[in-house]
Amino acid sequence: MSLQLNPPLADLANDAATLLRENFQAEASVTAAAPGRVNLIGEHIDYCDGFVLPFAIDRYVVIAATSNDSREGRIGTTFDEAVTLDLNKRKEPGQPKWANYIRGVIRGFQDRGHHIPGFDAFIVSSVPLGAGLSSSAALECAMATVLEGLLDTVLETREKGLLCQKAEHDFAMVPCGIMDQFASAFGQANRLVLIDCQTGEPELVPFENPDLTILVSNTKVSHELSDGGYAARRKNTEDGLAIIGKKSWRDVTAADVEAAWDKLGDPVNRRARHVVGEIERTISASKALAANDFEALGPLMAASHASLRHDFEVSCKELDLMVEIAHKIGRAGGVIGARMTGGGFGGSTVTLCESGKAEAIAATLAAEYEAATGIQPDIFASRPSRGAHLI
Ligand code: GAF
Repeated sequence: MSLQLNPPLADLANDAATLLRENFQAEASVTAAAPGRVNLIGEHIDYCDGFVLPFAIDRYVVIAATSNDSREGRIGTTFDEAVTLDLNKRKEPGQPKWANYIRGVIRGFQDRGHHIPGFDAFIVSSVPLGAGLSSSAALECAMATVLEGLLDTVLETREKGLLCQKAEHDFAMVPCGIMDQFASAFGQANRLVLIDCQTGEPELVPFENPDLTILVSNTKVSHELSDGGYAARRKNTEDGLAIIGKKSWRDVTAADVEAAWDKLGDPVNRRARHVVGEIERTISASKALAANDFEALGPLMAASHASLRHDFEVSCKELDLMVEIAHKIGRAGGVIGARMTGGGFGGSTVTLCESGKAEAIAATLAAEYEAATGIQPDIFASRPSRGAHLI
């Protein structure tokens, strides 16, 4: 069996409650879950007014919590050291680094005038860290949802996503777009989240065909967006748009990029070509999906990967290898399309395939990837799942 199972949400909730009891002698009064995400297509264009097509996966960050009588937030996790936060102070970034996602979300509530009660919390997660599946957005959205429960308030979903994005910007120092937080906040079972990043409007698009399976292959090559590569790419796109002289990438055509090629210079011209091409591909892919036109979808995913590899330069040899193996299996072997997913520089690929052949495809991906790299990848099937919610 090459396919990993996704731990049931109820088991995660039980684990979080048990660990809260063992570590803080407290019973959970609030339990929140928020998922990671996979992006089918539309990569590195959420901060360029583009379209993106992610979905919430059935892998969750779960937080069990209850208020205490103190002015402290005491938070334990299975993946890092525990932290105690002084809630009398407006939160600022600090150490340990992982807790900046928590501090940033608390600060978002404080800035909205909320008085955060003392609380004990325990965090468990089935979203792999550093795998390009947005464990950070899941943590932010789970924390925001737990605070909604503790404060007995409900934020509008859009506001919750934006609050979490600001936490990522100001506390994790990653100048991300809106894709991850919106996918985690707005996700629904059997729905992709098509986001028009110019208007900030998410549209839920049906994805219900039981004959289709989405495989996620974690290359186990780690991914760290805060090390500068992500910010550098974003800056390239801002420079490119300024040189082309348009207000939005949505007003830029392939001919505009071609005409400005020398003025843009390398690598900004290639970054620009990626942005314009990826916006087009994402629009075409969502039409192809709606029409069940898989013959069109596969080449669009392949072109997206090639562009991220050559023009945007956010892939790596392990991601390329995983995608190449999927392409080699090909349509005859049940593969519809494959590409890297998420920010890149390591992380995971997404392979859309026929359900009846998914197990065999996963076995081939795992065996060939391990034979070439010596690394055993984690491969699991995922379906669009429910976004952040209280359990
Ligand atoms: C990361 C970011 F957080 C997203 O906003 C998006 O830009 C993605 O990389 C690339 O598509 O996940």
